[in-house]
Amino acid sequence: MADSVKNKLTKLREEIRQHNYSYYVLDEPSIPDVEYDKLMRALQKLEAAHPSLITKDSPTQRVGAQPLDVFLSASHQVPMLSLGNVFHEDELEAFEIRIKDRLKRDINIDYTAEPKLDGLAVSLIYEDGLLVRGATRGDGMTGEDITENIRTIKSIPLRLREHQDMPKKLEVRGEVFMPKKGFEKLNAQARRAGEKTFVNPRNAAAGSLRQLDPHNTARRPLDIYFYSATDIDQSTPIVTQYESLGFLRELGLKVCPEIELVPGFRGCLNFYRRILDVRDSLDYEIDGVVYKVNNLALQNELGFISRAPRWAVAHKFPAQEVVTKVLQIEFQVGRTGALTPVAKLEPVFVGGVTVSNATLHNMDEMHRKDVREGDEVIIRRAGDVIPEVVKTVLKPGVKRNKSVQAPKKCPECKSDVVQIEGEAVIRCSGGLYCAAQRKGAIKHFASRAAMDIEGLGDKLADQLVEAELISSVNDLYHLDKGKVLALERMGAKSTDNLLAAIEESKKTTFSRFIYALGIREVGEATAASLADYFQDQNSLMSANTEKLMEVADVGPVVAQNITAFFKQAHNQEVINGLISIGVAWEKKVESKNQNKPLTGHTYVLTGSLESLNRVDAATRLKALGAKVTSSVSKKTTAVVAGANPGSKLTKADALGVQILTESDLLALLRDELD
Ligand code: 9MJ
Repeated sequence: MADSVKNKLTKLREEIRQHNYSYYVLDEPSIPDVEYDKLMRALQKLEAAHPSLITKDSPTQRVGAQPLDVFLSASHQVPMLSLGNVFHEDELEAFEIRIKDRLKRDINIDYTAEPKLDGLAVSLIYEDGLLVRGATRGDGMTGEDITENIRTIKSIPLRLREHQDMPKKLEVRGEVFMPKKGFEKLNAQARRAGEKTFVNPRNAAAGSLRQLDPHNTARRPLDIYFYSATDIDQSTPIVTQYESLGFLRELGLKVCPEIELVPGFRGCLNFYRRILDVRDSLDYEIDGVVYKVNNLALQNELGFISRAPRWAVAHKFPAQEVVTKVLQIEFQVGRTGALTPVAKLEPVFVGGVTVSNATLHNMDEMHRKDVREGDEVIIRRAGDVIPEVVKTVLKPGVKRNKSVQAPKKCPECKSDVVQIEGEAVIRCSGGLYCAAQRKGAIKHFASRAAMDIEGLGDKLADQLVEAELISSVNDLYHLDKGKVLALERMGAKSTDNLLAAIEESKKTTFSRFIYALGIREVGEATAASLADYFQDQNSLMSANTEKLMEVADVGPVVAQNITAFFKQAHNQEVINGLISIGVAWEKKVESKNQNKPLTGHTYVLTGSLESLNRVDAATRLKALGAKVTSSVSKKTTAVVAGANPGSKLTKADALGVQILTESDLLALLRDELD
């Protein structure tokens, strides 16, 4: 009897481990999350009935221990290295020349090129395949024993996969990090709870690993990539760094999928440029790339200088965070009248460009960060994201200015500034009387995703409003050629092109038209859903909030924004004006067939899908007759859960509603189309 239970437990654990491996290492989930959860529950149940058979490496035993009083110290038998840095291409060439000089031969050198994760270096020890210790780097010789916290990271196996070359003792090193999405979510939660937020994912990861209570760590979205193993060459036939990474993967340890084997320093530079290009699309922060001589025998020959290897170097990206001074705080008025506090800065070079303005988002954010004129601040500019003030650097003894208060009047049009209760934003109440709002509305209307009027950029929109040639978007279609020609920097050709582009824009789609109107919180996706649901502007304009909420993506707030927008006589005039001047779109042919394959079925989409976006997914489901709604109820046919699903998944689970993965959805769409 006990034997058969034991067998069952072993089999269940093995099955779960196998799924973990597929999910974390291969990045190819082998079963839907609900099925996985069922296996975990089955294991928990069986273990609860037979507590004496619980093993330390069971997938249920990640968060076991009581809080610690202190972390014990953990020494590293092989020191944990630091890396030398290079910033420029010529320094990298010099690095390779030094290597060849040292080796006293001119051979071609291959490197592994690895994204340099901006997290925390850790060392993990496995004995007979079992995780026995996790430690921080510390000073390289001695770190802290964080085994209990390391065990809570789901992508770290508690037991390695069987392997013919499994070393009796294996020490592996890697970088623990917090994925960007997880970081955003954690901070959003903290903000809602009125708690302190983390400055960046690295600090969040560090703070999470430093928790004395592993239950806290378990709640944090931590992940890891491994990048080296010490001394494995002695027990295995591995002779290169690249092979050792493959070996780590075979053992079930996660290795960054971007890592490449590249020839010479030129190969390294190509990799650097490629990674710099995709940097923002990665779900983890990196601050550069690391090149390592691939051949382990050459690594040995090259050795170390103090604690840095001669065979590896970090090629750092331009800093994304720098310190500068706030000269002044100004308020900019946007399309919807929102006043955004903006810090005017002493210009600094950050993230590859010179920055002299950084957003403070809104008054709440500004006060929370307590940013004042004259302060030294950390500025962050990551990729295409607008530069923002991260925090003030407080200097003891330095007298500060008073904080800036919200203006009472709009800096553009002097209308009253209002704040709706419960909202963080303050707004100019001037509406289209305010030139800043008019400019914003026109820029938005003309933008690529809206009416797509080529040649009507920000500068020209400003000029048109300032010269009083247009006050609302309709006026665009009645422009006087002579007056446009008279504007600064406008020649005959550019004027003709502009007027032609404006004329061309009349032929549009319903979805672009809705988006172009600039209704608050109606982005491209919502506009597409609305266009799909309402076949023409009349039915959209007369819909009440309940009707609007039947549309995917439309909740009570957005529904209210829409009805409020259409209630305004001015907006009705604009819309009727646009239509009477000839703005038009092709009407959809209404299908009479009520018996489509998914008629009567209701789906809810949550999380991000990889192969198609949510709007496309909703459109395709609806084309098959399904309804797509935003809230889960007992009547929901199924919830499609992408990556990082929200509370809808939990609700579906609680209600026993079927849950589909992205591949289930694709299969459904495929099957139904067949
Ligand atoms: C990071 N941070 O991603 C190393 N690292 O190798 C990678 N760090 C490293 N390698 C030797 N990919 C010392 C540090």
